[in-house]
Amino acid sequence: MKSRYEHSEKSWAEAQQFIPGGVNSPVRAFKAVGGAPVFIERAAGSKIYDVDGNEYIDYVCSWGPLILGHADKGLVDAVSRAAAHGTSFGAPTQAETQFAKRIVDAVPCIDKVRLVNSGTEANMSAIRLARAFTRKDGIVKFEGCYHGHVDALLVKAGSGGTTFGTPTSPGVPTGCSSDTVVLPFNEISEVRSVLGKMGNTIAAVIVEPVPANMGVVAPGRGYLARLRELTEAAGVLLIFDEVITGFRLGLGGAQKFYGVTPDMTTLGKVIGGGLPVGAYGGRADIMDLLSPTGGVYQAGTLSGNPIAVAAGLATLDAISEKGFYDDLERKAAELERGIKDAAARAKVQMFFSRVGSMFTIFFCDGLVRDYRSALKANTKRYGLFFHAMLDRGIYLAPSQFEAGLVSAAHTDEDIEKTAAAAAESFQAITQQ
Ligand code: KE4
Repeated sequence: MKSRYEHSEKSWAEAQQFIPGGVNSPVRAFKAVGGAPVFIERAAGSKIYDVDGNEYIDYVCSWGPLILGHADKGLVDAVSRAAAHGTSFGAPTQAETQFAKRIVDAVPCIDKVRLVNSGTEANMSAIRLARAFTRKDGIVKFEGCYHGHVDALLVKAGSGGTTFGTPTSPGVPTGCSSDTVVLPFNEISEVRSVLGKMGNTIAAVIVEPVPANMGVVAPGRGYLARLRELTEAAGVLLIFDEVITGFRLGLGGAQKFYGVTPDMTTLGKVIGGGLPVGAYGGRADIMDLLSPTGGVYQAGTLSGNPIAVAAGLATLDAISEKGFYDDLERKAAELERGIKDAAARAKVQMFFSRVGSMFTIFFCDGLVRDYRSALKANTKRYGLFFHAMLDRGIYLAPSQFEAGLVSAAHTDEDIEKTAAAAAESFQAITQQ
């Protein structure tokens, strides 16, 4: 019998001849869940369609950017209009100023913002700027938080009592990781201790205010506020990596959602609406250190290009509509209820972790509050569930340690279908 994924399997075999792992970003290769990745041909609204003609309700949403859903008409029209007037000038445009103003108006900590082309670039640049502003080199990050493939942040906790981290990837020189301290998330005593001992060498603490790269993990009550207090007292900058949470948890992102204002914020994904956009911003006294006003160098050929900015402005227009986030919350809450009911009926132990329209289905008993508890999740069972849902036309994140995302394009019918597929899938995996 022909596989329902026959053309994807053939496409993957061919892709692997020319592209490492057949993909342009590792998580797409389905290594964490097994099987061949599905190759997508087109998408519209909440649906994606693979090269075998299978339709899926998409909860990956390109890993965050597609908060409007796929091929949003307003966005496509804006991008088409912009493209007709030229794809890139390498010169300033009024649209970039407009876009910057919208970001400044929305994000509490941002007085000035610089556009780049990815979240990685945003975080790499923010770290450099923080080091220049404080004249200190140390960086604190958290286990399970991912900030893009920045050498200084591809670091895991050092073994035993060693304070400084060690690279998580070959090719990262120890010189790049030797200034990075990696702490457990949601343990404020660890931050207090490190900043007490080494605050005079630490430039910044960088954190995903709602980590999504160990799966979605909510910050403990008051944790972010304590982080703000401790960094302020120690003369250490606080950087919120809001590449995922920015404009997802609301127009002001996690910092508005939780009422905690960092010194700098990095953005990406949603603000590009699916086009390559990253951004970093913060207090004017920090941002003005950037070239050409200051000496901190950062540059980019396509930074702020008119097509990406047009997509960003169209996205900001749509998400600024009254009731946008209320509707997103309503649908995400309904999805949570349906999945939880299905798991309970199938007597499957899982923890549905959700903040706003970001969620992760952890196959574990008990809560997930940090990386160590996330690692206790049954990844094999997640893989079985993933494929059971895929076979039923539901496209979840192909890894236990990623976020699922609800978009404005998801309908109540999509949510009902997803809960029904989950009920069958939970039953199916209990037989495996
Ligand atoms: P990019 O360089 O991929 O645009 O952004 C890096 C980044 C920075 N900060 C956070 C919080 C992020 O989640 C990311 C990238 N997210 C991953 C998925 N969790 C992107 C998907 C991928 O790597 O293919």
